[in-house]
Amino acid sequence: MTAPSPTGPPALRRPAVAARLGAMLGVCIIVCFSTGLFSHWLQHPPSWFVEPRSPIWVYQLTQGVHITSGVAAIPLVLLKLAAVYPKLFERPIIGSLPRLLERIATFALVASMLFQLFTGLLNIAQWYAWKFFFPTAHYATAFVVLGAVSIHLAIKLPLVIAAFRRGSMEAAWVPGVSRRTVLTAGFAAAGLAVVTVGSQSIPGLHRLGVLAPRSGRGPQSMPVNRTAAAAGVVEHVRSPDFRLMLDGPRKVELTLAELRALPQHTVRLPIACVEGWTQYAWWTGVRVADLAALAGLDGADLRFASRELGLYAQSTMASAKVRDETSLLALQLNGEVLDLDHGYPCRLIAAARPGVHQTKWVSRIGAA
Ligand SMILES: Nc1nc2c(c(=O)[nH]1)N[C@H]1C(S)=C(S)[C@@H](COP(=O)(O)O)O[C@H]1N2
Ligand SMILES: [Mo]
Repeated sequence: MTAPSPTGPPALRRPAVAARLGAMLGVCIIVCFSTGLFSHWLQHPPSWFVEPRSPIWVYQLTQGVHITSGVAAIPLVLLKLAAVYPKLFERPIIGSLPRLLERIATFALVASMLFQLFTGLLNIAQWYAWKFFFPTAHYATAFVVLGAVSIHLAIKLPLVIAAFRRGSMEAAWVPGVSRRTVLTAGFAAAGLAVVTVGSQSIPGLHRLGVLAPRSGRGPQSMPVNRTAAAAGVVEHVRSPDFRLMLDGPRKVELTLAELRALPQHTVRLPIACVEGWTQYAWWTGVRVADLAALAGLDGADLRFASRELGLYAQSTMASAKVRDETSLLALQLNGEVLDLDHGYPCRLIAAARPGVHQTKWVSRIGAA
């Protein structure tokens, strides 16, 4: 008996492999797109969007899954490109009209996918190596990916079905690494990404998040992205002249002592960052609803302004969430006075919102 002689392309280049990698990738894309869309609405609520008040971990879930599925897609895209790249350079470059359209769609697909995944990855690593505003570009490009994937799938569907059918009957033995090895490698790489990045979203598993950029370390065991020094607020917030301005039909200025003298409440709420990490803590402070009532702003949507002028220096809160008894202007974190880097003297904390809305160093509250 002689071994069967190697025929045809190696496993990596076979349609059966490309189709299966594509299917895994498709699942990642659908999950990543839908969770990203929901996260985006939570961060930039359209007029028709009713912000959910529960569960408190809604953004932890959508953003954690969004980032994890995006990172998992990276090794799959790279493998898929390795599987099909000779096709990208096939001649003729243009050929017939359907072929030209197919190539344009493929180009749009590859370019938009790579753009999404790599700018997303750099963004969670906080390496902003570009001039454009990331959320807008990322949101718009997501629809390009969706369109390009749909066209790609519509064109390739007969091929994909045939590849799945034929693939399962194909001889197990092909030259080079086997189909199973290629697919297992893709699956393992994606799985590794899920564990080492996704665990940052799940308190208790943070230590597994070795590839996640934020480890949960920082003063009062909470991560810090933007320090008080970076925001340039240290002197002002430490000054005895600090006042919280309530700017409504009644203008009220509160000193820190006066804020501390108001009824204090304690809640356990997470900060869930757009980068994917989530950390829970006990927060103690004054109910936002009580402050709104002091200024005669009951029933209004509110705007919270920080002392600083950066990108996340202010946020708004819909009136329903203002009424929520767990929405606080926090003065304490886990039973200690807020660290300067966590927003001393007072920072916003409320349920089911993205971390970027939990404004630190709040110095003015008014109508939105
Ligand atoms: N004033 C101000 N508040 C802010 C921010 C900021 O840059 N400035 N960052 C926000 C972001 S992105 C998150 S996730 C939370 C927690 O950020 P931290 O880790 O820097 O405390 O605070 C939010 N509040
Ligand atoms: Mo964040």
